[in-house]
Amino acid sequence: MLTLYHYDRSTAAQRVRLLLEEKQLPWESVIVDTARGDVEELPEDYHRLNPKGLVPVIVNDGAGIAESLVILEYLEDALPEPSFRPLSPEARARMRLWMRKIDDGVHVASRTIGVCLVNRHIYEAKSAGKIEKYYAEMRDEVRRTNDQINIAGGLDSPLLPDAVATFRRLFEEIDKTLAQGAWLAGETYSLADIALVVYVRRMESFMMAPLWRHLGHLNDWYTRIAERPAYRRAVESWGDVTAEQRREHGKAAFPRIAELWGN
Ligand SMILES: N[C@@H](CCC(=O)N[C@@H](CS)C(=O)NCC(=O)O)C(=O)O
Repeated sequence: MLTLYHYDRSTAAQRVRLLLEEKQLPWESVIVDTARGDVEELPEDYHRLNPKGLVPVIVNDGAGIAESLVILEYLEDALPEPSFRPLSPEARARMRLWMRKIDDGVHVASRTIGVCLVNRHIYEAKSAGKIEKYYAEMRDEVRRTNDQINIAGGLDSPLLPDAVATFRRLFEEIDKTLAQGAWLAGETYSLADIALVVYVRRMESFMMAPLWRHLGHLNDWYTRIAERPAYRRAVESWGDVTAEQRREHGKAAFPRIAELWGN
């Protein structure tokens, strides 16, 4: 039996749940929600499963695997039917190039936007001791350093302009690619679409959709994926306990983000 360590709104977890649901695989859920900075203890041995202490982690017959993109490929290798990797080597390479963008900056940019807009307010409302403990235990140094800069800077963080530019470029590139065909890697719905669509939902949760209203191919792609039953089960049904805060702080930040986006 597969066990997934995850929490509702984590984009990295959403993509793994999407693949699990597309493949109709049974799985057990263990919630590890550290993101509001107030979790007292991680499950026993969590750092053995993932030295970074992040979600998702998947466990199959005792072996734990971290890193969402590695987990997607692992699930394809271990449980290949139905497959979400295209058949041709060229299309597979295209799929992997799209996925690579996530670790090449998109995920860090998403964290920056999240902290500048919302998380800093969530952390402010917690006791200083809890947040100190949260950061003292954070194992990913880049994440810790960036978070400190983003909490201090908020909408004026020096990291925010590049993070917003990363999303503008990503969304425009997705739109341009989809003008040539239905899916990112070619003719079939693949791990590339599954891995990246979660960021459209994340940016939308900050009420930013007017910024890419003109990107018709991207919007059509997002609608087509959101209508899939697996998406409802994997993403919508888990919800987002911070949805209200995202809407509220996102609306307040809109003029600044629109300025950085260049609209
Ligand atoms: N590269 C990792 C990134 C994992 C990651 O950033 N996880 C976030 C949620 S999307 C997390 O665990 N956050 C917990 C926290 O912020 O305390 C992956 O793709 O799995």
